[in-house]
Amino acid sequence: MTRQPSEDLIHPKAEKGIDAAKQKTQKHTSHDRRIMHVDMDAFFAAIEQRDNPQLRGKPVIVGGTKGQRGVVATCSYEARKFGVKSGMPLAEAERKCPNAAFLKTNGRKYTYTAIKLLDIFHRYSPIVEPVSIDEAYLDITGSIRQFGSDRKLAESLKNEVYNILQLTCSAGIAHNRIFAKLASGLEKPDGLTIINREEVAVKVFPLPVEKLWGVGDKTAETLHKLGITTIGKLAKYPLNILKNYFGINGEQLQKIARGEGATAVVSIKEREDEKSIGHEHTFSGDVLNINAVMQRLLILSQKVGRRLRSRGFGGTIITLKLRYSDFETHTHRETFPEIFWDDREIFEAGKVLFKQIYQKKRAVRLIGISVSRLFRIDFESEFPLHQVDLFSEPSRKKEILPVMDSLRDKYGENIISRCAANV
Ligand code: DCP
Ligand code: CA
Repeated sequence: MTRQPSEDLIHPKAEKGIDAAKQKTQKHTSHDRRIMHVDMDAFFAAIEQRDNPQLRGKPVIVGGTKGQRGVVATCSYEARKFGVKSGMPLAEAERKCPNAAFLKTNGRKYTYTAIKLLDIFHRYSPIVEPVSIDEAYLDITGSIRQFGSDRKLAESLKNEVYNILQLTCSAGIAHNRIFAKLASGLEKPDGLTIINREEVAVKVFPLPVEKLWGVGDKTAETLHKLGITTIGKLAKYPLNILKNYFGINGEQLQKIARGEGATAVVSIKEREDEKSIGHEHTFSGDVLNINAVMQRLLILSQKVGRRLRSRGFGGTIITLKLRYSDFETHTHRETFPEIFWDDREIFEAGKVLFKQIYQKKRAVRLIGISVSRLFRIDFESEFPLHQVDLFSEPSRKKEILPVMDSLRDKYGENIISRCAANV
């Protein structure tokens, strides 16, 4: 698609950013709220095509090289024409599209881009809620006036993303999150779909029910058996029958179809929980054997990880507490660009911190580890390995460590190189 030269594309108001305080003082009822959902197109593959012009316009499959075991993380739209999709075994992708370029994932590069992206989003609203590495909700209610209309705001954002990152994204705008997300997927790639409240009957209700967030194959199958093929049918279906089939989820399912189940967009700052999750252990005697201390640290890290995950949190600060036999106590903390919830990662980071402060040959009395600056993590939707079916599948933990940065560090570019693996 053709785009204007970059100087023109940064909206003058966007350049200054939106004054968070001003936005907060504007009162908006949930009735007139405008929510935008932005989702990058073929994110990892598009980045690879951007960085290697020879790959542009060609099928690109990211996830591993030819012959490697593993699954497709994503693929370019050119590869999708051959039936390749995320989560598919690489071997199958190779059969379907033998001429594609097969590339390993490059997490650091994608994270760097994701951080830049969130920086751009914050020019358009102070209320930005990232939900995965390439997706975020923005509450643009208070910003629209400065751009003239929601469409102009979205066009400005899309142009800015393209000019700064040379990537396209798809945006959807509606009065709630569910329809905003639905809208962003309707005209992918490089789409922009706006759904106004009065257009729901025309633009949303005729759509297939499986387009709704959270409705996966199994739920759709049951809905189809009931003759519910469209979102509109689900929105109007007798609730008692839905409850018979889906239990308490029946009501939630219908609410989603009506766009009622959606909650407000929660900005990163609000989501933060200053509390920390941690565990410590006092040894019964003083310990000089560092392996024993490390073993205990691993157990503590596992406990912390488990608690984080069960509460749906991840955190970016790791704090290690160390007390020597003479009760001299040290705490050492570090902010990382990753969000930690994985036991092993917590342990590895803790071990590094321990090594940085431990004075050799001193006996240890207590060891503790905690994770703070907590973020609520959507364990289901971030890096899903397959379409998540909220209403019929049991909760599944993430299997891939996504690298989402904490924005509060002001997106410092070099913080990426400080990630745990490199310390
Ligand atoms: N991802 C992954 N494994 C999956 C799904 C996704 O590693 N099973 C990664 C690669 C994707 C990125 O997350 O590029 C974003 O996921 P999306 O589901 O948003 O997919 P894309 O952005 O690649 O494509 P689309 O244009 O359909 O949004
Ligand atoms: Ca995407």
